[in-house]
Amino acid sequence: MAALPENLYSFLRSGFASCPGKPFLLRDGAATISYGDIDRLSAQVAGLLRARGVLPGERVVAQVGKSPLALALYLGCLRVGAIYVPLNTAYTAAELDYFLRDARPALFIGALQEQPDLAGLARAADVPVWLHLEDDDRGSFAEAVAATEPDADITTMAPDDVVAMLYTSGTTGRSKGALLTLRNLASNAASLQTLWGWQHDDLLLHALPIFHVHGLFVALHCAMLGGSSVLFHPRFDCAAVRADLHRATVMMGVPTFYTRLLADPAFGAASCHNMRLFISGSAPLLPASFEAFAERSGHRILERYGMTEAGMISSNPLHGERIAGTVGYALPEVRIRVVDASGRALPPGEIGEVEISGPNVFAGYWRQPEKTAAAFRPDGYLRSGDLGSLAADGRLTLAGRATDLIISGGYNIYPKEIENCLDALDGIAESAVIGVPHADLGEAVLAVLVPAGEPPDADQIMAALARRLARFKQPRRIVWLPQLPRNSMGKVQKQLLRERFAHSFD
Ligand code: MCA
Ligand code: AMP
Repeated sequence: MAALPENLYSFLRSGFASCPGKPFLLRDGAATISYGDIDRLSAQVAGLLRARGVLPGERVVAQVGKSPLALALYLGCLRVGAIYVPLNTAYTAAELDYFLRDARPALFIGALQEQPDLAGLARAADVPVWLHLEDDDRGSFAEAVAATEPDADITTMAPDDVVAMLYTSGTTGRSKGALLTLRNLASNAASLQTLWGWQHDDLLLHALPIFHVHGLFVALHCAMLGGSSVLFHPRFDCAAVRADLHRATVMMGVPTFYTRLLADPAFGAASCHNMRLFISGSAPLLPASFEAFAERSGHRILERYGMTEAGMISSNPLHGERIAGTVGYALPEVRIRVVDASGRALPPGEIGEVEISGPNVFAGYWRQPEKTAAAFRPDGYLRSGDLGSLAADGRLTLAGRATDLIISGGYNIYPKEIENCLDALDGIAESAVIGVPHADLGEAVLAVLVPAGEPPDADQIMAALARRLARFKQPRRIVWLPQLPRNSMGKVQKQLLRERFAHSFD
C-alpha cells in the first residue's frame, strides 16, 4: 500500500466514516449495531482503557464470546495503541493460566460463564485489573464502558508498532504469541479489500470465531474497510447459516463450513442466490468438496492460504480461474518461494517448504528470541512449515506439512502438547498423537498409547485430559499398541501410524 495509516482503527474507520447510520452488525433477535454505534462504543472502551491506566504497548487479554462489545474492545485497544490478545473461548483454566502468565497483561477481560474463578486466575498470574463480559454483553466490563464518556483521541502508531498478539500452537508444546504490527494488518486488509472486490453493498455472513486471524482480521477488516454490513452469527450453526445465506453476498469459512452445508439436504442454489463470493481457508479444501459445492450451489469457492504469522499469503483470483486444490497467487507485495532442506530455491513444480516475505510477515514471537530466529531464514523469509510447489506462473499448490501439526475444523493442534499430558498420566508408558482423516473436521485427533502394565480406563484418561486441554484438542479416539513403530534412529514413525489408522473415522 502507498502510505501506511497512523492507526489501524483510523484506517478501518475510513471505510465507514461516511455512513454512521449504516447497519454494521445485523443479529438475529438482538438489536442492530450501526457503524456509528461501534464508533462510539469503541471510543468509550478507549476512554475506559485510558482511565484504567492502560498504556500503548501494554497487553489486554480477552477471553470473551462473540458480541458487539467484544468487538468494541478490540477496536478500543486499537484506538489507544494497546496490544489486543484474544484467546479461544474453549481454553480451560489451566491453559488460561499459562496465557496470563506469559502475556503479562495490564488488563484481562474474561467471562464468568466460562471461567468462574476469574479473580483467582488473575491473582495467581499477577494481573492488576480484571473485568468480565458475558456472551449477552453484560458484566462489569459492560457496566464500566456504559459509565465512561467516549474518548475520541486516537493514538499515533509507527508502522512496526505491535497492535495484536495471537497465540499459535508451538511445536514444543507451548503456545507462542505472534506479534502483529500495524504494517502487517493494514497492508493485508488493503490488499484483500481490493483483491476480493469488496463493495459498499456487500453483506458478509460471519459465523467464524473472532479470536483468530480468519474471523477477526480477514473477515471484519474487509467488511469495515468496505463499509459493508455483517450478518453476525454467534457461531456456525449449519441450519441457521443456510437459512440466512440467501441475504448474503459474501461468506468466509473453514472447509468444515462447506462440507456441513453439503451434508444439509436443504442447501442448494436457491440458498445463495444473492451470493457473489464464497471464500475458504485455514485448512485444505478437498477438490471433491470444491466440485460438489460448485455442482450444488453454482459457486466455485475461492480458496486462499494464510497463517497467523503472516495473515493472508496467497489467493485464487476473483476474476480468473479458481483451481481446486490450489491456493492461488501471492498477494500484492508478498513474495513466496519454495525451498529444499538446505534453503535453496526450487524450480517450478518441485515440492519443498513454502517461505514467505512481505509486509504481512509478523515481527516475531513474544519473549521468544530463539523461536523467532528459528522461524526466519537469514534473508528474512518466514519458514511456514507448509510443503508446496509453485507453478511457472506463480500459482501455489500446498502438499501437506513439514511438521506434525493437526488441523481440525480450522483449529491448529500440536501433538506434542497432548502427548506431554498423556505421558504424565499413570499407566501410560508413551504416546503418539496423530491427525487422521475425518469427514466433518478434515482431520481428527487420535491418540496411540502404549500401556505401562494394566491399561487405564479410557474414560479416566479423557477426564484427566479435560482438566488440562480445550475440548477441541482432546483425542476423538484412543487406541492401544504394545509398542510404537520406530526407525533405526529411535524416532517414532508417525507416518506409519497415520497410514494404519487412516480409516478410523470412515
Ligand atoms: C469444536 N469442537 C471441535 C472443534 N470445534 N473439535 C475438534 N475440532 C474443532 N475445530 C468440539 C466441541 O467442543 C464439541 O465438543 C465437539 O467438538 C463438537 O462440536 P460441534 O458442535 O460439532 O462444533 P462446532 O461448535 O460446530 O465447531 C466446529 C467448527 C468450529 C464450526 C468447525 O470449530 C469453527 O468455527 N472453526 C473455525 C476455526 C477458525 O476460525 N480457524 C481459523 C484460524 P463435545 O464433543 O464435547 O460436544 S486462523 C488460520 O488458520 C489462518 C490464519 C487462516 O489461514 O485462516
Ligand atoms: P494458524 O497457525 O492457525 O494460523 O494456521 C496456519 C496454517 O493453516 C497454515 O500454515 C496451513 O498449514 C493451514 N492453512 C491455511 N490455509 C490453508 C489452505 N487454504 N489450505 C491448506 N492449509 C491451509
